[in-house]
Amino acid sequence: MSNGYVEPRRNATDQVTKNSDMRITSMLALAGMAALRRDDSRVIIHFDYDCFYASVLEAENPALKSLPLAVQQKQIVVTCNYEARRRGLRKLQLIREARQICPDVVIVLGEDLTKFRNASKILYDFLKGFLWTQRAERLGFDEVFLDATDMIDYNMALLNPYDLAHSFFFLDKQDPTNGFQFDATKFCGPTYPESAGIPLSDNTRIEESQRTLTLRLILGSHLAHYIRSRLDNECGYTATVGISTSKLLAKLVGNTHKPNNQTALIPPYGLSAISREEGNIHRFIDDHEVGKIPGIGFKSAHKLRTYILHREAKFKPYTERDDKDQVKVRNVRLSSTMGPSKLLDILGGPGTPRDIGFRTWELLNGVDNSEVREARAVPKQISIEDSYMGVENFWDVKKQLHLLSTSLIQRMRTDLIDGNQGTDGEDLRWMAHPRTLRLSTRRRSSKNADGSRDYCFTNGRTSRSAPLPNFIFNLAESAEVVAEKLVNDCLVSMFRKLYPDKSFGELSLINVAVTNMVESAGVEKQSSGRDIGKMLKQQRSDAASKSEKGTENFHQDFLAQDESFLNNHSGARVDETTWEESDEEEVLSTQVCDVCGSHIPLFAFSAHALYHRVPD
Ligand code: DGT
Ligand code: MG
Repeated sequence: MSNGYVEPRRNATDQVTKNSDMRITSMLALAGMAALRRDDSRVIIHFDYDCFYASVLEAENPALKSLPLAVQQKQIVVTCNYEARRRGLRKLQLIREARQICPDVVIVLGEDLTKFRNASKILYDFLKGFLWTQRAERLGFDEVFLDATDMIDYNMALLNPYDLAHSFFFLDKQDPTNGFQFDATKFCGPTYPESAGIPLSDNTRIEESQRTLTLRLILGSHLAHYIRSRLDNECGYTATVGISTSKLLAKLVGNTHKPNNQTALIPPYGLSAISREEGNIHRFIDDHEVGKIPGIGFKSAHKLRTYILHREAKFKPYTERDDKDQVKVRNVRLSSTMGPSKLLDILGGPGTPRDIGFRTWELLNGVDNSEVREARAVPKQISIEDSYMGVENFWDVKKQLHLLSTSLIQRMRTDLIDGNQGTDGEDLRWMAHPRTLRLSTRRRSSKNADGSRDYCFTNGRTSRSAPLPNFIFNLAESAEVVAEKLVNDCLVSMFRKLYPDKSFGELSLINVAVTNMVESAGVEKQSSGRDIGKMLKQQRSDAASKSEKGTENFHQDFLAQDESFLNNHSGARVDETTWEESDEEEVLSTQVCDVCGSHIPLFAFSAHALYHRVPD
């Protein structure tokens, strides 16, 4: 067939799928090391959109593309486009510093996450649309894992081993014309390590399982490239992409070539039963600073550094760690007697998972068998919060509760309602009904004698839950009106129960959430039920109408917004990006530093607190 169709299952690649030797079990020879089992049978593609928030704003207003653009939350540049990066700006820089480095930087407020959340959903649905299964997992707003294993299995079986250079990738089992031509003798895009060519035919250099794995990853790299091109052409977004056999490796290897590029981690992966050679996985992962490994949290990385360096590592917020304070994976992995039980000694303690030693040992060895979790139609909970320098009186609390509740209800309407709003507002239905309302607050630590305040390393929140009243689902009223009723009927009394003696001191955080989600009957678990084509069209037409506005005007708009920000900072919510968190609750609060007054993302707060403690 002209489209490259070949008869299924010819010889040389027959043994390609799910060979038992693809599930590699290796007994590590070194003392104290437990058996690590790595599943190499999957092909996982990780997408990380480039400068995501900035790209969303550029899609809205293409005139911004050629300008240095920074997105502001609180006093921080949460991201900036690559033009700004070229001029020396970077993520998580203070706004003040960014303005000094690049005075003509265009700064746009990114406090309201609605447009980022919406774009994230559209793009996620777009990417998921390529899969045959629902194995697409969103991490935060701008990362997506696709498990393309079954597509690769199918296409491996259809390869013509005598003419790999003229292969055809089938995107649809039912439609043999839907797909693309590709050269299966080489990877598409860069690889780690860089490769001059793949010795697919050289049996002496590469054992069979690794040879098969190579071919599977080659197919994965072509599929990734194809999806990236469509994402760019049809949605206007570029992404940095990694291809490997696990979420961990795909995510990490993608970072090797940024932006708008892709990288495949190529075999030999090592640790196979036959080969004793150190594979590319160790070679790759060993060079990473421990804190860069997804799954090794901030506290664990700090403990590992302390253990290896025999002293507390120093921190500088918002900058790369000094070389002398860096601890690489290899330093930990190869340190004497290191293994799961040693790691449990170092990292374990109250509140840590019981398997933290083994899990960390796996990660340090590049092993991650966690599944790409299937998409869920609705989130587990929705939560909105803001942080403050100190809310001291009840009327301010009530005002904040109203603002937060309004955002919460708007968000519920976006995320939990299915269908298209007709002119008469019919045709809408709730896909899920949360049953519980939760109010959480955090108090500022009290002042020491010298006026300073101690940083509290614990979460420090107190919460109260109550049944969610039914009127919250009333769509006939505006979000503001429903919010007001929610505050008066529920939240005020919940707040009073949290602080019965009326003395709450100064609050540094208020969070309002709906939890205990019950999906409505008939909601298709796997489907978002949204019309992607329509949403993209809408987004593009919004962009087209906005792009008619001149850049200069936009600059002024941003400055105006900037000023209004100084007087009003509601709606501060940021998505969590740690490995364990998923898209359920896109909340990463900031906390006000008691020493310098800056709003610092929580993940960076302990580093920031230490920074103040370190003498100049
Ligand atoms: P990239 O991937 O280096 O091209 O740049 P981004 O902007 O896509 O950065 P990424 O992938 O780390 O994060 C995606 C978005 O999430 C980013 O556009 C802004 C937001 N974000 C990331 N990290 C933080 C953070 O630490 N704090 C806050 N507030 N927002 C963040
Ligand atoms: Mg990104």
